Amino acid sequence: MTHRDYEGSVSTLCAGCGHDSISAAIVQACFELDLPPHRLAKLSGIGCSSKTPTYFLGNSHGFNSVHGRMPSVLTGANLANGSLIYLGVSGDGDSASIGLGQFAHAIRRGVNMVYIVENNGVYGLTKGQFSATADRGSQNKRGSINKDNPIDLIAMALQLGATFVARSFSGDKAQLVPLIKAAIEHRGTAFIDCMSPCIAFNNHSGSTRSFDYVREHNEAVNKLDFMTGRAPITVDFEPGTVELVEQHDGSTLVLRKLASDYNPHDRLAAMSYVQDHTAAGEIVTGLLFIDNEAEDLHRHLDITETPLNALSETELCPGEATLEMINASLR
Ligand SMILES: Cc1ncc(C[n+]2csc(CCOP(=O)(O)OP(=O)(O)O)c2C)c(N)n1
Ligand code: SF4
Ligand SMILES: [Mg+2]
Repeated sequence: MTHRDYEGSVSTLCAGCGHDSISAAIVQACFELDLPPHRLAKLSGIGCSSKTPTYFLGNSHGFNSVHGRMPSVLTGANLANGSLIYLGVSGDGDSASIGLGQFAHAIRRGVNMVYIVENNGVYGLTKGQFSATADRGSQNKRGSINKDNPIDLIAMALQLGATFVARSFSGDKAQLVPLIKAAIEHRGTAFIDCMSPCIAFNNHSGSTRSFDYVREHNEAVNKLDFMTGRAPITVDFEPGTVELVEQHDGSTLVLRKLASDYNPHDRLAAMSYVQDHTAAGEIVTGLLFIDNEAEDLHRHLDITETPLNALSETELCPGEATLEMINASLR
């Protein structure tokens, strides 16, 4: 596969829109993972952000649903065919306003997917109204002040049990690409809230979603790289000591065990970390939380891994005796 095989149609978004950089990061992540494009299904709602699946992975499955309904359509597709990789692309209007209930329930059910919100603080497609993620006190292009409190989708995703939670910035490819790769490899609900400035309606001074504001207030929690799975290399050494570790490529890694600055395995700590930094006006980016033992909806419901359309009639209709047994178990 070449990089080209992961591209889509030419974008019709405003030149410089953050969403196009996220599309480029998705293309790069899938190219680096060498994913067969037909193994991926991209779903979206309505908005400039939700238009973007047309602009990447032209050889993948795609479904552009209605406003705020991407999560339920994705859940249905996923239950029918769990063998695909599901990528949901949404906007802050799409997920935090009309689709908030859908967002919440897909996450609490643990649907195996990568869910990216391209967060610009406005309804870009309908010309710049404040969205539900816009900060209180921020200013729109016409100068009005937002008086409503913002919804923090990261805080919600953590509270609702998402097993991979990250925030990034469309202009930080070095951080975003490995995050998307790791999210694709994660089995469970992987949520990425990606700040993505709208240059047409939310890139002025007074906005807290402009390129300048996000750059100035970006507080990265970790520096990321992602490697696909190989046989694990394990080490066991004392804190404060140095360990030489032979790598798969023959190089040697010199490890010094330090107390980790940031622990992405503690959900409660991640919640208060995000809240503390938000209160200080900072945008925390990076991998905020991951549960390596995550389970997904398929496992919770004990559903076959075989896509439903590949099951035979006898497997789909197991007969009267089985139906009787199921009914009896429910009485
Ligand atoms: C049921 C319904 N209500 C309202 C709209 C109008 N509408 C289209 S896009 C949109 C908001 C898009 O905002 P967001 O999801 O943040 O995407 P952006 O354009 O900012 O990327 C709205 C309200 C619609 N298309 N359908
Ligand atoms: S209106 Fe805003 S969100 Fe929509 S394409 Fe233009 S810059 Fe991007
Ligand atoms: Mg938006």
